[in-house]
Amino acid sequence: MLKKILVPAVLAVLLSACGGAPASKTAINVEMTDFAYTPSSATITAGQPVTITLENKGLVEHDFVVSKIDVTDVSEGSGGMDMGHDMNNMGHDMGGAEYDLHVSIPSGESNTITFTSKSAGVYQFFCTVPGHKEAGMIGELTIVEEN
Ligand SMILES: [Cu+2]
Repeated sequence: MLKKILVPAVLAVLLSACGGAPASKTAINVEMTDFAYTPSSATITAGQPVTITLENKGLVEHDFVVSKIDVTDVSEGSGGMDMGHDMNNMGHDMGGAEYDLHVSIPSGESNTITFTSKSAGVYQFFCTVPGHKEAGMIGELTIVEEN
């Protein structure tokens, strides 16, 4: 009984990931490696809180940044590290203030960033560690209007 329900659901997820219009999500998992984001594109909806979970499977620290984006209610997860928010910002490149979205993840760690986009648009996200963006750590965040 359970299998009969689960199989079509799994198929639907696989199919929607493979083509057609990208499904808008409120929870996104992004894997970071040296030097790429997987997936490198995501579609979300304006006006809905979205949580992006970033898992760094690379050997070096990576971050996730959107320079300019109209967002509200931004919060960063604790990331499982015994480290306060202030220290987190100080320890990095002091660039927290110049980016609207910013979360950095040490190698082997994961963390989340939650935010609500105020309007539709297409934004680039990238890694600010020197050389990484050039090496391909770049992706696209598409925000669609609320239905
Ligand atoms: Cu990086």
